[in-house]
Formats: sequence, structure tokens, C-alpha cells
Amino acid sequence: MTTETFQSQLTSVATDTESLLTRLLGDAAVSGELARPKRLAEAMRYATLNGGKRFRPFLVAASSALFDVPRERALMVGAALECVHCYSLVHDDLPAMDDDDLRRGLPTAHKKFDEATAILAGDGLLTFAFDILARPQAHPDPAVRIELVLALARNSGLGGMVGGQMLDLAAEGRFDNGKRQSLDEQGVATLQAMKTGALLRFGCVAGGILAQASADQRAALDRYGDIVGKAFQIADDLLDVEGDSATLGKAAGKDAEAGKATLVAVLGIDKAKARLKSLVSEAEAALKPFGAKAAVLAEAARFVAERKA
Ligand code: GRG
Repeated sequence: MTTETFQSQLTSVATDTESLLTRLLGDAAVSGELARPKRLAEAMRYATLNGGKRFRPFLVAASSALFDVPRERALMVGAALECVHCYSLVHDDLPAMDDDDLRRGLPTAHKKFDEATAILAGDGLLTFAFDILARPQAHPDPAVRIELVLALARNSGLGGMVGGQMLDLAAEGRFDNGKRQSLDEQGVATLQAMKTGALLRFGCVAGGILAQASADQRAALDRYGDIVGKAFQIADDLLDVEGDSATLGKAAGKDAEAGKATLVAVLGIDKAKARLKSLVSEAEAALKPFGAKAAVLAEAARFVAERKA
């Protein structure tokens, strides 16, 4: 498996996900809706269709391909996951959270529109994710759709991404009169597994759910997803320290400025880089049960560790 193959698969999933989201997020109301306010639909499209690597939909497509799941189903689940991811970015950029002006090289949603519209666009995208998963195009069997809904809800909510964001804000000293909650390595790992890892992990296990794979196969995907989540976050933290804002399309150096709890802050740059390397080997080991079919997922783990944006 060459990097070109991985890159071309990433590009192809990105293109297909964007066409699907463009179609799903059109201005015209669909059955059961009363009307789609134009400005809100526009803000939801702005938040989802302007760049982004589409790495999470790629994980859904690649994990689904292990079991020859029809691509249309994987793309639906990937689009739902991307809606949750994009909502989280819109809300994370708000003045009450990270207060960022730039995302994917463009003004953040609240800068382009206004705060109220950005909040509602995020709310709309979160709800829309479950609308997508509930459709028969995601899977003809309602029991499988319910499994997908439950898994995405658990990874996105209280005990997943939203919970992780709360832990992050607490560690930053947002509550308790600015008193920072100092976290040890395990504390940071839990926070990051929730805030960043949970959605990536869902992307990996989604293929197993769509295929109704065996418990062993699902456990292997879960392990791989956990490792990719860890690697993704360490790489993101390193980029915040070593990257530049122009390449990243967002402000760099914000973690240190905010005193954020990161593994780079706890371990130091060199140890964090060494950890990243060993995570790539762990990812390859987790994929062993799938043999050569998992080559693109192994390449994806390397991409995560080496990414520059
Ligand atoms: C506000 C509920 C709520 C949650 C926010 C995702 C998140 C939680 C905060 C974003 C902060 C951040 C930079 C986290 C690090 C990992 C991350 C999600 C990076 C952005 O994801 P990419 O690189 O972005 O996949 P693209 O633009 O490619 O989609």
C-alpha cells in the first residue's frame, strides 16, 4: 500500500462525502420538515462544505471496505459522523469556548454569520447526523440503524466528545474561579480519548456495525480506533507547538497560551514523538486479524502520525 493509494482513497471519500452532504443539506424542506430557513441551511453548508480532510468519513469507508459493505451505506454513516465533527468545530470556535477567528483557512462560522446563527447551525448539524443515520439508505435493517445511532450518541455526548470538552475546559481553569485542574498523564489520556478519540473510534467501529461483524472483529476495530485517536491528538498537539497558522488554517500556539492539558505538555516534545511512533506499530498490530485488506488503514495510521495540517 503506497501513500498515493491512501491519499487517493481519502480524496475520493472526501469528494463523495461532499456531494452527499451538498445534496442532503439543500434549501428544500424534506418530508416531515416544515421549512428550511435559508440562512441556517447556508450556515450549515458553510460549516460542513468548506475544506476539511474528511478523515472520519474515510475511516468509516475503509473499515466498511474490510467487509465489503456497500459504499453508499458507508458514505451515509460517514456523512452523519462528519456532521457531528463539524458541529463540534463550530461550537468549539465560539467566543464562549476557544474564541477562534479562523477555521480551515476561512472565517469561523460565527465570524462569517453571527453567534446565534453559528450556535443554531451546530445544533442543526448534530440533529441532522441522527436524521441521516435513521434513513434506510444508511442500512436497510432498522436494528442496525439503531445500533449506529446508539454508538454515535455514546461517542458524541456526555461520556464521549462533549464530556471530554467539559474536562478540557475544567483543566483550563474555566470553572472554580480560574483554578486549573492539573491532570496527570492518565487524566490527559482520558480527556483526549473522549474529546478527540471518541469520534475517530466511532468511524473505525462503524464498518463492523454496518457489516454485523463478529465480536472479535469489532474488538480489533475498537482497539485500532483507540490507537488512531491517541495518535491523532498527539499529532494535533505537536502541530500546535511546531506548526504554523498558514499551513494549519487555524491559529497555532493556542494550547500553551491557554495552559491546555496535552500529552506534549506532560511528556515533552521528544517523548511525545516517540509515543507517536510506537502508536503506529500498535495500530498495525491491531489490524493483523484483517490481513492485507487492512493495508489502507495501516497507512492511515501513518498519515495521522505524520500529518502537517
Ligand atoms: C464544542 C461539544 C464541543 C466539542 C469540541 C472537537 C472538539 C471538541 C474541539 C476541537 C478542538 C481540537 C482542535 C481538537 C483536536 C482534534 C481535532 C478535532 C482537530 C480537528 O479535526 P481535523 O484535523 O479537522 O480532522 P478537519 O478540518 O480536517 O475536519
